[in-house]
Amino acid sequence: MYKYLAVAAVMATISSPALANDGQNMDDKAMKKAEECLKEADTNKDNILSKEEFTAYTDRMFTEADTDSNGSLLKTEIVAQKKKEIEKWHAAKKDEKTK
Ligand SMILES: [Ca+2]
Ligand SMILES: [Ca+2]
Repeated sequence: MYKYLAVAAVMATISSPALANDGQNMDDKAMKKAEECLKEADTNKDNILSKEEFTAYTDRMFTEADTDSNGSLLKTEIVAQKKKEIEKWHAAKKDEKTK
C-alpha cells in the first residue's frame, strides 16, 4: 500500500502544479523535473531509471516523509514533505540564477 502512496507522491512531485505554473513552458518544466528525478534516483548514473532505482528512490522518499517512523504517512507528513521539496526546488532555482 505505502509503495502506491510513494509512487503517487513521486508522480505528484514530477507534475506538481505549484512548481509548474510560473509561466515557463510546460515541456521545459517537465524536462527539468525529469532531470531532477534522474539526478536523485539514477544511482548508477547511466541516465536511465530502472525499476529497482525508482523503487529505491520512492522508498527513500517514504522513509524521509515518515517522520514518526510508524510505516505509514499521515496527510500532515505528506504536506511537510511536499513543503521541503518545494523549498529545495526554490533553493535550486535560486542557485541557478546566481550562476
Ligand atoms: Ca540507472
Ligand atoms: Ca508516519
